[in-house]
Amino acid sequence: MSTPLEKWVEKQAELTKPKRIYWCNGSEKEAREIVEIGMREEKINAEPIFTELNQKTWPNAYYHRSHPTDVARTEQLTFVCHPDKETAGPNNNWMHPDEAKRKLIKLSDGCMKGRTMYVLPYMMGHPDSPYSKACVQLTDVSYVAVSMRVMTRLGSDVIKKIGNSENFVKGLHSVGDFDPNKRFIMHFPDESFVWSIGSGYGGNALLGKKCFSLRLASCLGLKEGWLAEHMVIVGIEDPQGKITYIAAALPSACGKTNLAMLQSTLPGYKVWTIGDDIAWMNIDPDGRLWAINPETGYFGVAPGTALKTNPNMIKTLKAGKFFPTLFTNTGLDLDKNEPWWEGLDGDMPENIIDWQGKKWAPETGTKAAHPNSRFTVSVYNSATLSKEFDNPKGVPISAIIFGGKRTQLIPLVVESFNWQNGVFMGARMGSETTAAAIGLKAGVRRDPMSMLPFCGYNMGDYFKHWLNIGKKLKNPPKIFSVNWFRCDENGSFIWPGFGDNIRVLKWIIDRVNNKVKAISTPVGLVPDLDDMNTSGLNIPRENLEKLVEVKISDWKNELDDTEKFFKQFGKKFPPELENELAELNSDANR
Ligand code: OXD
Ligand code: MN
Repeated sequence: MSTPLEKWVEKQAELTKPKRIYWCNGSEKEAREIVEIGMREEKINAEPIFTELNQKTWPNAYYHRSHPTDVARTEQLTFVCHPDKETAGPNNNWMHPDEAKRKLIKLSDGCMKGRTMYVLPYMMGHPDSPYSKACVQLTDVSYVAVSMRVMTRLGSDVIKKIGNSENFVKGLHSVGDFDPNKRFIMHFPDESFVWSIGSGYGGNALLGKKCFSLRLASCLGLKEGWLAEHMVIVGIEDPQGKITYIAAALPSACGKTNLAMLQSTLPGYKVWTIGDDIAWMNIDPDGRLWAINPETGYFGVAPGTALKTNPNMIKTLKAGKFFPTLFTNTGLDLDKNEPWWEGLDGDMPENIIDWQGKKWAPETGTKAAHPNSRFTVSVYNSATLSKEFDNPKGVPISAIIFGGKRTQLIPLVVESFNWQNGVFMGARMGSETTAAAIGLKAGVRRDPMSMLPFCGYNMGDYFKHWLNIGKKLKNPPKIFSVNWFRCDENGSFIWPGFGDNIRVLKWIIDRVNNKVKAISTPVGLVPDLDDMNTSGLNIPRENLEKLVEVKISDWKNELDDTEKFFKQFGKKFPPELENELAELNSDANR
């Protein structure tokens, strides 16, 4: 008798018609075989899926070049298929589940012909965690199969865990023919099912990541009383050895991975990584918020990663302990057979090809590495990994940070007055657009809690959910906003960022531990500069003051734009946040 899982796989195979079905066990031996298949048999644009990189300098590293149209998330082709549009909200593209399935059945008929269907059983979260979820993804490309080994806890044990149950998260993925006109990433929250066709890009194809752990999990969190968030989780150790855990939301490609692995410039402080992208946060019986990272890998932006900006990531990428490490759409140093990207340390190699395989030199006027080129590497390769990473319960969160990339107006750091005011702070976050998604208009877009592309339901309900969580917390984390990206009148960043961000994190944990006072402004509490360690920074005092200054009369446009954004949610928008905005508006107009 077949199990529900076996029946489901058979049914998908009847539709997609692969030449063979390969049940993965998650072992290293198997991953090596699959990479081998990707080097010898499978092709994209007549090129192998993988090529081997210099194993002496980048052990266990392989290079992958994507289809040229398939380099980032495609928000316009991403749909959340609730039975009604209102549940999806104005923040999502919506299609009725029946219509979505009709469309996808047509596109998927025979889409795996001549290819292997890999069956990937995996856990999001530690298998012993009460918060983890058993999942199965099907895919027809080796790149996705081995990426899932890095990013999730993949293995046959998950099949045993699922047993005869129907209750597992399903993902059906095919690269189809990479035609952007036939590309869809469709979510069916009521069935815990994601169906993705036409793209091999991480955010569209590694279905445990954005699709399940954020879009579907946010819907589960709403139902079950927890939060699935686009957040870094780190522990900050002070010189006395006390570790304070914080969770920080920043939009895509705004430095979350650098923050997660920050190399402190303040003596005695150390940052321990739990996660760089996703946090699942539950209320414990002690009334505190506890967080786990459901993933086991980093899928980070390569350009700009260097010893100066993120030495711990460079070490992680070169560690080669967990197989494999992948580089996608970077440039290549042909002489050394090494990945290369803008910002990497050392002299520029002489013989470079770009991410599309063309001979490249700076005079070409283009970038060698695609701005959204990525590395995929296991957390277990990292020396900064927290000893609590595999703790099934997670870690207790003392502070939540909301950030964005804002070159003007927004202060370096602000503490909210209370939970509700903090939810308002998160809801009004905006960020200048990045390369992680295709086709976004330049300029500031509102990105509440950095979840705009990832919240699987109406954000009006999401804000209410955040307010309700606060009511259940006896010991809520303090909420802050940060902005590392403020520029001076010449367009240069004022704040050095990277390892010096520890100075801001220190102020945050000093506030959490009631060690310093703060200055009240209409938008929240800002630091007295004498309480922030700025020693050794070469920043004129007047610029530092600018970083924490709030002139509320300058905020009118910001508040107008925020109001316009909030209005879309109509009656779903919580009155508590309307009141918060009205109060700020009256301060700005005084
Ligand atoms: C990511 C993203 O890849 O946010 O993490 O796009
Ligand atoms: Mn992300």
